[in-house]
Amino acid sequence: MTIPVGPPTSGDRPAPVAEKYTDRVSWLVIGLAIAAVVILGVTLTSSPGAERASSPAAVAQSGETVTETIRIEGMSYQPNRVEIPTGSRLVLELVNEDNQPHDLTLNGYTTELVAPGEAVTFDAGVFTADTEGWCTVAGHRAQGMVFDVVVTGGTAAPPAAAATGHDMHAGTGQADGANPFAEVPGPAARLSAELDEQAWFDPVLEPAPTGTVHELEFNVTEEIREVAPGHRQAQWLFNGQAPGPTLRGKVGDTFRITLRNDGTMGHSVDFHVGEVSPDAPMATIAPGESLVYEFVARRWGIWMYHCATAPMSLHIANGMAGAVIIDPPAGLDAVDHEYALVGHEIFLGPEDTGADAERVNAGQYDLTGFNGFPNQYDLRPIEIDAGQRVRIWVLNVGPDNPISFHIVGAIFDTVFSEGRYTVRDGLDDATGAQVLPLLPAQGGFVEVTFDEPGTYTFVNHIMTDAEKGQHGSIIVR
Ligand SMILES: [Cu+2]
Repeated sequence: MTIPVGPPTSGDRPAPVAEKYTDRVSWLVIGLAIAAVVILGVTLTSSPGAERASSPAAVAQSGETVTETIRIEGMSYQPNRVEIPTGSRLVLELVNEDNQPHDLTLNGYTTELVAPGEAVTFDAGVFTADTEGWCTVAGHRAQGMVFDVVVTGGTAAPPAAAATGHDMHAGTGQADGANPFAEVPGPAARLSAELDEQAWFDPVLEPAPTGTVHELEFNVTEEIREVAPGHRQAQWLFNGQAPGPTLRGKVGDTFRITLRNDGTMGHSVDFHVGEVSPDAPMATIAPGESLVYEFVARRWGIWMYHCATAPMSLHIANGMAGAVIIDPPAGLDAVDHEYALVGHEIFLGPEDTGADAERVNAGQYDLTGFNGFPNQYDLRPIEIDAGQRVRIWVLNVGPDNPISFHIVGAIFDTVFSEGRYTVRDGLDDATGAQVLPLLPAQGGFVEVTFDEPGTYTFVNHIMTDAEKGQHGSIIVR
């Protein structure tokens, strides 16, 4: 294997060199030349390691080069720590034995994204202080994917703040603190806000399309969208929308979904309604790749789907979840309107990177919503006529918190949840239900007839979550 040795000759980041790199010979020549300079004892002041020492001129470089092989397994580097004499140069071979791409940023250098099964070798420069590295793929550092270089001997300086790596998003380490990224709009501000047309999500559920085979494309993109009034941030999307498209069919139908990854990181999809071995169809695919995920819907109800790439909490929080609705063989009872509400938490974050990984990891959400946006059905209510009967399907995609779905002024005469009716119109009309309770990934529907005109509010009856945005209006005329 060819190992280019030596720091970059300019301010550019050094080239991480894949084994497939085609220009090995010239690198070898450059590397040998620089190595010769090191051996001659010339201080390389352009080294980022030297730059970070408190007084670079005072630190004698050992001239030693330490080479280590680091394997990536799951969300960790193995080993995740290396000790080297102060002043020595560290060359790492990074072997990715995980099923999704990873990288390593260390000492100011970042490797290319290493695909599963591939390896890169890179020169991380000279170390004179303890230094933390990490994987820059979204959410991986928050999941513990860090790598420590510990220097021994000499007069190593204490690690500077910049070298610890905690400056990635200033202030985000305090998971219990205020969100540093944005002012969270209060309920009054949300109610007076103009709802961005792009953000509004039609809650009307269309009947299942005819035919028994549903061929669909799911294109994954990463886009900047409005996730709360006045707050735009990156989202990761199935077909450009959050939640993803609501699919509908009936028991016995075949769904053939072509998942294509047009994003910048690994993504995948897991359909809960599919009873299939997860190994191939739920695999994480790299940018530019695609796969076909086929299943036969054998059981009716409302089923979650979501990106299954780690950390799933972050991929779901960034918008990668949705619903599949399967009708029973004999069909459902007649209603005048059907709606679908996908409930979720909202984690604010920087515009360019989206939901903050550390806040997601801590379960610290800022807002909640149905269908992608807080309070959107207060801003633009659902409207029906008095005497009409509605069915509202509700799915909780979380990622973490339960929903207690309730409509102020209504009792549900019919509730279906997770494979059974708990109350049903015509079976015992002397009782009913006040909530549809849903843990994350659970779904169901309620049916209700609104006899009197008025404004009926639907909420997550976990009241602080209603106040964060899981709140909407049905106007009965
Ligand atoms: Cu994803």
